[in-house]
Amino acid sequence: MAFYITTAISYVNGVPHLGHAYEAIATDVIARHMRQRHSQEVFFLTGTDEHGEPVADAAKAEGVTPQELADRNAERFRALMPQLDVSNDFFIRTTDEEHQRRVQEVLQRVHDNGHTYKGLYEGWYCPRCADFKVENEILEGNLCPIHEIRLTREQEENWFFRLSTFQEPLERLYADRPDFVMPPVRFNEAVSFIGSGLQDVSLTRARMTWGVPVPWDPGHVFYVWFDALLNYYTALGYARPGEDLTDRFWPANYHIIGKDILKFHTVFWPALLMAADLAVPQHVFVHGFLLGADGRKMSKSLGNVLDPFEVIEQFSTDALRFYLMRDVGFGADGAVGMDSVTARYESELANEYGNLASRTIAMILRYRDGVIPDADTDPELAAEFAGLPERVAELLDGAEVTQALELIWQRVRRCNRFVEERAPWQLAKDPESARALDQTLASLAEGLRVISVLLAPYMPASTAKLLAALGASELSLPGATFAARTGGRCVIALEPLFPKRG
Ligand code: ME8
Repeated sequence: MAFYITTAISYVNGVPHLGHAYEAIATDVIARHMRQRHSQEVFFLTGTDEHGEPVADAAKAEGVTPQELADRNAERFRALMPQLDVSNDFFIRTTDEEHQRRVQEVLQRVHDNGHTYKGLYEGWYCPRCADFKVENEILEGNLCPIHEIRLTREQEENWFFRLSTFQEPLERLYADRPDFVMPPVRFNEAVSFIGSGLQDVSLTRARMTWGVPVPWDPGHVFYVWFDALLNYYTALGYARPGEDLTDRFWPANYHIIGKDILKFHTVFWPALLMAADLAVPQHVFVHGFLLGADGRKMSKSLGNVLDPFEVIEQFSTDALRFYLMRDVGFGADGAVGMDSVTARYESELANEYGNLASRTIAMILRYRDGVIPDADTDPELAAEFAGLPERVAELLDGAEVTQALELIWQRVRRCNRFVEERAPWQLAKDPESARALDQTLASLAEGLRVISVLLAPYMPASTAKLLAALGASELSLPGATFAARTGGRCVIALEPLFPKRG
């Protein structure tokens, strides 16, 4: 079974920010989880969106060529991935020659299939969105609904994509596949956009030069959104030199995107694929926006920006990953800030998971010379882990990264309560309680192991250290089943995973 997942590709007119990190981390959690399933072969794509007006304008303002600006900023986005411990299989740049050639191939087919025509376009254009807005989207005073900047009235002769002829096929797609767009609130948003009546859209721009040339009309370049969307498809053709992965991985299982680009992914994209005789992806998951701690849009001038690099420096990459997946329900908007990072770090990572890890290992070292007792585990505790890997898998099948994490975290808390209930330090005082102590320690070691395998996609570095200390580095999902009998392995001392900060 093949599993293909993508993030949106980032504009290179700016530099990486928390929104980019958030999307990449969430996608990485799902990709890493899928790799834990032996039956899955996973491909995870991310990259940069380098053509179009926003990039050309930003380059001009800086006095450099668009290619120079793209080269410089694409490097920063590429370097972001290892900093976040993100395990993408390829990084696509839309200026890659192979990408451009495939864009031309696919869009030539759309043209040959009769889905284009030449016409005069006049409309309200937002240069920041690189998008013409339809009348019912525009805010009062002709403002962009996303950037709230004044739109300009533009007219040009363009090639059009006959989006309107896909009204019915799109309605059918949505009727047949209630999980095509998730969560449901976003599905409804897409359906209502389609229901309001689709207008044809510009496929090419005559005035721009920074883009992929239109093969049948060399004076034009493709409108950046079509070039960008196609990255999901083109990358498979050249990501692995000498190998074409398209047949294995297309259509994609998941596109993970933010709510501001819903229309492009849930309306234009499936229509374009149908026009090119290509299969439509299985799911588009639309996440919300991270807001400043004051609940407003993050902006430097408001001073409410959470800087991912500062979180990494003060805490760790795992702490950033955990915090973002934990604090804001995936799919919803949410406020984030350094105070809540600190609170979660201390109360959950240090005091709950970190503490469970250090006391479990310390007790096995102290009471059993570092050997996990070869004993039956506690059936009541085992029952609370029954079906857990399957339920986590089910939730992550639906991209529910926050809910899956909550389910795992309940077991972290359960194990800590188990320590209090059993009070192993009391059992250790009485030789008659040796068997009870064996069972307690074996159960805790097993609980901690299962939790850590399930947490590995969220916090790959800390869980790897912990599993190594437990002498059980196997990460596969079937291995996350709580065993009825365990033990015999040696543990080794472990530095605190989430040290108290100064
Ligand atoms: O939209 N919170 O690129 P981009 C959460 N190039 N997510 C956020 C966010 C925030 N505050 N800000 C941005 C583009 N994002 C296009 C995509 S795909 C074929 C082309 C998300 O760099 C945003 O929703 O502006 C998008 O999914 C991603 O970051 C890249 O945004």
